[in-house]
Amino acid sequence: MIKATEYIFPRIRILMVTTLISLSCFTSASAETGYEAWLRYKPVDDPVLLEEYRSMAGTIRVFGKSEIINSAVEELISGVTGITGITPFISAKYRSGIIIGKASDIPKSLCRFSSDELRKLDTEGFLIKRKGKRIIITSREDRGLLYGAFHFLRLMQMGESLKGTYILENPVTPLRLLNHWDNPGILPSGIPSIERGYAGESIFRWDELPVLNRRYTDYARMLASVGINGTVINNVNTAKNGLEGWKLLTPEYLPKLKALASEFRKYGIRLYISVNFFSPVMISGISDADPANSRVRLWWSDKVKEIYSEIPDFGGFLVKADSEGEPGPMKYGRTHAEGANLIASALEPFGGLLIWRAFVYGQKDLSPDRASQAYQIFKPLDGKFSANAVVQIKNGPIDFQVREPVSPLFGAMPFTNQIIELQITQEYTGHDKHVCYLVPQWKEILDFETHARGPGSTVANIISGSVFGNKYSGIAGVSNIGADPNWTGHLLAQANFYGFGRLAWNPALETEQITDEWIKLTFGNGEKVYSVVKEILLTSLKTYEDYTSPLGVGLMCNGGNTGHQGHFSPAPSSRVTYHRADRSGVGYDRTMKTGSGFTAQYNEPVRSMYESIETCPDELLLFFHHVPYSHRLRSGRTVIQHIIDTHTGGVEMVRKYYERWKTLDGLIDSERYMHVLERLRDQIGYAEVWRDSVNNYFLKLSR
Ligand code: GCW
Repeated sequence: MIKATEYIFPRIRILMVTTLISLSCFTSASAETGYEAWLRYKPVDDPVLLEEYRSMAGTIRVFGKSEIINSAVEELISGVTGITGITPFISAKYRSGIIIGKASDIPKSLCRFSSDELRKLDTEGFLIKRKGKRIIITSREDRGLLYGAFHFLRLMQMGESLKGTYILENPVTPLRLLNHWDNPGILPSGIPSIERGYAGESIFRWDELPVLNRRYTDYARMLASVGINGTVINNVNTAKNGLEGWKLLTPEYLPKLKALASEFRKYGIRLYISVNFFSPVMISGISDADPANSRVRLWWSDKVKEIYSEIPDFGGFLVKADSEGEPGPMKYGRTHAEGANLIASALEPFGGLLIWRAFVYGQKDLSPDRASQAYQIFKPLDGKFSANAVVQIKNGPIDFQVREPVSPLFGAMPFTNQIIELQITQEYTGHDKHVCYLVPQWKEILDFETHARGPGSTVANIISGSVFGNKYSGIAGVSNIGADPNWTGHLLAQANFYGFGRLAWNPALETEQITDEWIKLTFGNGEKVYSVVKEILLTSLKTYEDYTSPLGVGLMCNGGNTGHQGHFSPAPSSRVTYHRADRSGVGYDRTMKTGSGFTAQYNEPVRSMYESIETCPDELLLFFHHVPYSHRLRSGRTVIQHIIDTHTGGVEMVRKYYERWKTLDGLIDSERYMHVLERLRDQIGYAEVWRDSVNNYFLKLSR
């Protein structure tokens, strides 16, 4: 007998999935574009594993019924079919094979869960356990089943045996968001459809929506496979230079948003949008956007109601205000908290979130040192933001440089919900032209001790909510996804997307593990390929840093036009305000004693560590101190010698990558092999340009 909660998977959908898989297997045998990313589901070649997978995953029994469960089961069918070559059977009769359903829906006769197990499972967590001839994938809520299904498929793709499998995982951070800087509407001339996007056009086809296409589904699968649970689909710049992102709040766009939300919902992903603080003025001609104006308040609540009537699980808004030309509450003499709370209160009755960016600088009355400014503005507002307002802070105080210290704001706002903003797209780290694997950088940031509440107050623990106990916290990544066939332009940049998602799920994961996973999922389990890709990825950040911006000095690149050339090439002579190089030395003195005083924003002992040249880590020396070129580093080398050596060595490393990659000829499908080979070849040229520009600049200055 079939129980009420038990779900019979519609035959028709199974057939559709199988057809899709066989089609994709067929095409990928002859050409791999990278489109499948880490969800390739290639046949396992080890006969022992194949036998095990076939016997354990050849049948599926599903308990419960929902869109998300459908997605989980579809994924299992497609994954198992690809990996084992046999499409699993689904039936309500099976007592072995995969059993998937919420713990409350699985009958005790099939599996008993201990109270300890159930207690350990959070709302988004999952449990995968082997019991005799069964693999049980369970959770408290639907989303956990989806994450569990993806995790299970990951195990098989990585060639793990299923003997004794017992995995209980909960995501560590509650908000795991992707931020697109995609520009909807008509594009002003010269403005690309993605700001700082290098992988082709935006995937969001506003002219076609609400008509959906397959790419939205595959996008949602990719996000869900790494546990991302929310996406902000448009640029935080919504009106600057004639941009039209602000129009997403007009009625014309609501059906389009609704269509996207309905697709993403199937994968547990909530839709968010960036909005303009002046929307009441821009959209409805209200005289101002002042938080104190009751008409403005009413406007926001009506607007929010309109959205929730169509999208009941809408995530909320992201706002860039009083920043780089985007308007904000300061025009009316109101604080950022007052501005944020205005919109937050409209969202509150619906459970929506207002995410307010702390990327604010350039106002008068602030320190002339840009690094100091966000703290000066936001620190005094700690405790003044509404319960459903979240402040989103970029990882560093400047702007996504290859090396900069962690923003002191993380350790300074105990009474404020906080999200960290990382940049997956490589605006300052080589666009889609240089391989630059950012996971090691993000790990350093997440592991950084703020000492806000003594040892253990790492950024990771702050954004997981455990240090300050704030309800909303998490991690946002500026997307590197575009409409290129492989999603990210450079194939190896997919590793950044994957790594971001994995770290968002669990900031404690080790770089090594994430890297292993990505390589095996993307290229299979061959040892040679594994070791070469790993070597390139794990050294690439240091290599990029070596031939670009030395010792934490920061901006050395060309100006910031948002086209594809901005922030890509070296232009040290135009960046003196940042690196402060002159004939006597280089670096920005940010000490309390003789400099801008920025070091005071850190808690002890970090403050003293950066303040003193004796204890400041060399890799950040020039961020905090101005030193003569003859200053000796811990390596024994002078600063000028270090600059010359690392720039020369960095280029040599890229040459080595190119040679190492060549050894993979024939071991990887030719399309992906050639694609990376060409990128590496070009990277040598770009790296040489950087080396020559920076070295000549400093040789001349330092004489
Ligand atoms: O890094 C700078 C970029 C801008 C970006 C801005 C921001 C979206 O150069 O392109 O605008 O930061 O984060 O708001």
